[in-house]
Amino acid sequence: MPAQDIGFQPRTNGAVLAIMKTKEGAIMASETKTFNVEGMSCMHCVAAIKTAVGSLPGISTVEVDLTGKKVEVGYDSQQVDLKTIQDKIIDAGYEVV
Ligand SMILES: [Cu+2]
Repeated sequence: MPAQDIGFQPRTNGAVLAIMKTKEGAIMASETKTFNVEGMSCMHCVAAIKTAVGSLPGISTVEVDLTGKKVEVGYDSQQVDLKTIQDKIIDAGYEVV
């Protein structure tokens, strides 16, 4: 009898998928995406990005690497999409490359 496909597909887009339970008991699918961001120069920029992206629904974490010019965002793809996050970074005055 051949092995059966049980329905799990490997993710090929590099995103990390984790299932988390929030304190309200809701199940939340969290993925992370790293954006390459130009124009961040100081801690004010870091704070501006964190505040802007963090204001979106479905965002769990925002980590900014100032010297590496990277912003790593943990998000729930059922509540927010990558385009929305990217637009928010651009709206805050930075460039996503
Ligand atoms: Cu700055």
